[in-house]
Amino acid sequence: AHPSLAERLSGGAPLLTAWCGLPHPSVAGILAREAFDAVVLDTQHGAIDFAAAVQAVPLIAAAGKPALVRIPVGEFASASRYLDAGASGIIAPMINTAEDARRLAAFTKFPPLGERSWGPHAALALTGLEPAQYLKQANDLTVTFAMVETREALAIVDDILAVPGIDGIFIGPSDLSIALSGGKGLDPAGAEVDKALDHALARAKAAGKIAAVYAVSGARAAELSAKGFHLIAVGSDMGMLRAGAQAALAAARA
Ligand code: 3PY
Ligand code: MG
Repeated sequence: AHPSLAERLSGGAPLLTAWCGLPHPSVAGILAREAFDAVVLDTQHGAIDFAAAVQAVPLIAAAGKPALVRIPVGEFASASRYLDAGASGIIAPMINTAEDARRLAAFTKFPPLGERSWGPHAALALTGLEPAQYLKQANDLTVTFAMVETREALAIVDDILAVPGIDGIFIGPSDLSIALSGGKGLDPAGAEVDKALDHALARAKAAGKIAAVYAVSGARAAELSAKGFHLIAVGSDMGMLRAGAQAALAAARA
């Protein structure tokens, strides 16, 4: 079997992930074969759904990479289903209270840590583990991220990080910029967000947990990597498709 997401995260170098919202599973498969360390399937804002994710996860695995799924706001039960389908990580948006974080952990971790229900149909095949081994190892193999992207979340980031079963935080800089500006602007790489990122990163490191973040571009990903984030999502499938199209047309018309 390939190294798990948890093992890759403990490797020292920051992981760079693709970010997919386009609904066809082959998009995730194509990006997985590029030099990304993992692929995120975004079911919060993307058009990708459970049926597509069930097909995308094995395509990503065939390229030797782990898949992460971002669930829709508050749909914690879907996190268990994506883990059953073989996702290695869950990213839950808008975790604003310690209670949100506890509910998230409950649906992503087996007892005694949480209350995840048994049924890892594709996860067994993809990990190559026997059921009893999977039960024993799943809580350590799968990574649960609580998204910090509001003022409320930022204010209690230590409490979120302290919840057992929450393996790390994932900063959403766009929503955070909207929140910090009181709805006035979208500035995901601005000075105010940068200060919040530094703070959240330091708190995650102090708690011995993982700090992840979304980068709007490759150049921004390099800055966030230099800050010391452990996992950085680089752009999106749609953004890369448009950028590639624009670059090709610009070259063709030069
Ligand atoms: C945000 O920036 O708000 C995100 O959720 C990442 O796309
Ligand atoms: Mg967001």
